[in-house]
Amino acid sequence: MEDRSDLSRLMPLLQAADRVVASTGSGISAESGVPTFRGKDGLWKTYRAEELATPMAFEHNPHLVWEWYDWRRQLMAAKEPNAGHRVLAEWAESFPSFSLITQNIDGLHAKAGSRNILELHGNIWKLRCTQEGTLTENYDVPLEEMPPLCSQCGSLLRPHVVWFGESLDMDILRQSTQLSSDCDIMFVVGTSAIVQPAASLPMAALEAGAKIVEVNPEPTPLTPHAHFSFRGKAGEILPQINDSLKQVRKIGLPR
Ligand code: BV8
Repeated sequence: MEDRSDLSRLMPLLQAADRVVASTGSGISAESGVPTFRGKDGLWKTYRAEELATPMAFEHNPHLVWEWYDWRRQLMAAKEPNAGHRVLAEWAESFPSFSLITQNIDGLHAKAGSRNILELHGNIWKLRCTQEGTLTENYDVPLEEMPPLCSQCGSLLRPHVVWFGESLDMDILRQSTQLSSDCDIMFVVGTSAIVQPAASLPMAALEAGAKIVEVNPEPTPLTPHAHFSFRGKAGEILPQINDSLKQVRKIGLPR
């Protein structure tokens, strides 16, 4: 069995890659101090996200759901991107084609300089009118009114995020699936690879012949399928991969 954390095996593939996709989960923000969902200090230890991040919970008790999101916004507002986010922002210019897909709603990829991010599960800094569907960006921490109301029609605003049992934005999902099926290499960083349909994107890439590079301190259901598996933190592994790539490009190894 080849060593799936052998950087020297990854470099020629990265050198030759035209289309690179990165798909991230909450683990890439862990080193920024944003709690993951399932980790030991994960959000879901204190809160049952499946009970709070649902349309039913919001319908039943919008104030409680907004208290949870307001608390998460306050926690996220003070956090900065880490080296892992910054490498992915740099990679937008490092390959002929690079795309970033994220399950995260914390906005840290954008804060690190990434653009054209495919936010599968929305963005906690956007509020959506429950009647008009209009979106507003709001960075107030804490929120000035609870629960927040639409300034146009007075209706309840909701977080512009995808809750459990809600379908994703079809256009974002279609684009993400298309990019996953077309890429040469997909990096899967900091996700437990459980939540669907996000967890199906690396499998679509695999079926289309892409090489899968997983970066995670723990094994996941994706690990057995990955061509490369770096067992470590995104903020450490991604800079190592990036430094090696710059090194081989400087030496000018054949593409
Ligand atoms: C859908 C936004 C269908 C909100 C999120 C029963 C009822 C209803 C639905 C279902 C059901 N059973 C299954 C489903 C489908 C469901 C699902 O997948 N459930 C799971 C629990 C099995 N999916 C859905 O409901 C989706 N919608 O299916 O719709 C439909 C279709 C048509 C019409 C109507 C409906 C919607 C799912 C989106 C839910 N929203 N977030 C909010 O955040 O408040 S999910 C949320 O949890 C995140 O966005 C993310 O996707 C997920 C958590 O996953 P991860 O990001 O992977 O985080 P996790 O903590 O799990 O793992 C962190 C990883 O990082 C770990 O592996 C750890 O080792 C690693 N790590 C830690 N430190 C580091 C690190 N890695 C690198 N570096 C480090 N330093």
